[in-house]
Amino acid sequence: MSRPCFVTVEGIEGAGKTTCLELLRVRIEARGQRLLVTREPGGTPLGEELRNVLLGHRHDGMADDTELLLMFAARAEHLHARIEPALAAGSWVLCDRFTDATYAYQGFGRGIDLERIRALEDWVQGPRRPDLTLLLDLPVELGLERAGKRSAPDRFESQAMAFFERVRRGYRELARAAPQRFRVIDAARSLDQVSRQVVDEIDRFLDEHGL
Ligand code: Z5A
Repeated sequence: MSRPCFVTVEGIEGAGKTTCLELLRVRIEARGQRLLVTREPGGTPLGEELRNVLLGHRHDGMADDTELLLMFAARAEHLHARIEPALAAGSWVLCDRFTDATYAYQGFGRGIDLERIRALEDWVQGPRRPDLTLLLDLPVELGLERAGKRSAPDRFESQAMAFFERVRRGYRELARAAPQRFRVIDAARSLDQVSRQVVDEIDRFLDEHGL
């Protein structure tokens, strides 16, 4: 039996992660794999409280380092309480955002030195890294337009356009640096076209794992 995999989905706001996650869930479970679907920041009771702190407007002026450390505090709890136990029990894990989001938002977006993020990544995660990451890539204006149709903007969604341009550029650089792990999906296309590519990518990955 092949080992369970850790799959993550990334992208700027409004990229279509929600639809993508559901497609992935259906395809992975159809191959008979048990699956934990979760998200960051969040995924545990403590992580969800930290998510409210991070996304809400109660702490609008929080320091960039505070934001970074809270992201990793939520991640440490998530790994300890849910991700590692699930993988150890043979379940796949599908996560809406993970540490690539920290590189993209806190690193490229806020301007925190990437080496500091790498140090925290090593400390909190040990050797754990995703096996597969789907990056939904689309122009910032389109993502914000899609996201904006829903609800009042949270603390991240209230950032200026230039911030999201840096985040998008960051994600693309991360994908270029790790082509064996990333699959980049052009999320500007129709929902049908995007869905087809997502299904193709995960089916190929599952085939490669003999499932
Ligand atoms: N964050 C961070 O800074 N550092 C970290 O380490 C981590 C996170 C882990 C919360 O994430 C915030 O935390 C996030 C980064 C930061 N910043 N923000 N904001 P989140 O994932 O919970 O929040 P989000 O990015 O805002 O999620 P989202 O807006 O829900 O994005 P989405 O899930 O990708 O979008 P969606 O709901 O699937 O799609 C948006 C709309 O577009 C929806 O109406 C769809 O029906 C529509 N859509 C989707 N695809 C299409 C296509 N192809 N055509 C037409 N319409 C479409």
